[in-house]
Amino acid sequence: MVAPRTDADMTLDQIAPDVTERPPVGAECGSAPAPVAPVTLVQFPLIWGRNVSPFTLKLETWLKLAEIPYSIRATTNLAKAPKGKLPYIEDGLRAIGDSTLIIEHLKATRGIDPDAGLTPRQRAEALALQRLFEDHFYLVLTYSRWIDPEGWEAVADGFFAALPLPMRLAGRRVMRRRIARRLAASGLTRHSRDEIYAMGRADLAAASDLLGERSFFLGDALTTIDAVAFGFLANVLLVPVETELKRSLMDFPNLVAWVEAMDVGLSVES
Ligand SMILES: N[C@@H](CCC(=O)N[C@@H](CS)C(=O)NCC(=O)O)C(=O)O
Repeated sequence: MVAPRTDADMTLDQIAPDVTERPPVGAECGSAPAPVAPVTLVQFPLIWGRNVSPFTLKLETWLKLAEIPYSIRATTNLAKAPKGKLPYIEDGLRAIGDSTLIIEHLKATRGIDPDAGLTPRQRAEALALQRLFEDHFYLVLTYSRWIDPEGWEAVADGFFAALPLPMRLAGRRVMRRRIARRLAASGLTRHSRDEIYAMGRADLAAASDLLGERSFFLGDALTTIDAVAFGFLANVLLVPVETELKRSLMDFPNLVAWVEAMDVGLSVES
């Protein structure tokens, strides 16, 4: 069911209509035949050539690591999104929302589970880190992009560049106000800028300590938590939005090296 939209004085689709198709990834590059038709990943259009939604980049990374063929449909229209947010997938006649629920669905229907060999302790670590990224770090990242004037300067230009001028200005104002309301409701912006970035830095320090010198977050093999971490960390490091959060991330050389290596590996595979 589509979530009720209470603050839609302007829809995302009105602000930035854009639909592009990319061919199925995996289907055309010699991987094993898919047991079922490729899923369609519905996500926001790329900006700066990058997938700037952490949750969508997480899901796309997971599809690549699980070697599940998919095609992409880009949209800014959330009306058909089952949870009122992106990403969602279309799998046959079903539309499924929420990156984590989608991954659970694909594990169950494709019989592919990169996490199958994890111990209970590793699963607990992965869940704790996922919650850190998705339920806390995401708020700090959102603040750094939409509220902090330093990040907003780049986001205001990049995210709305495709729009004609009057819509561009209205879109910026409406979206920024909407996100400011959400961050205030979450409690994050009751803190000062310095406090918010100190909390973001603490998240990064925890991620850095967990990764240590390992190749991946849980050892030598890629698992779902690597897709989660990449979705968020790449969205700080690899997009042209200079913020205190990016400067903090650059103080953790193991995270920087890991994000860069993942980025190269994922581009080679697709
Ligand atoms: N729990 C969801 C979160 C998805 C999410 O927050 N998506 C954001 C983009 S990063 C979105 O669609 N925002 C538009 C809106 O909330 O209106 C998931 O894992 O997929």
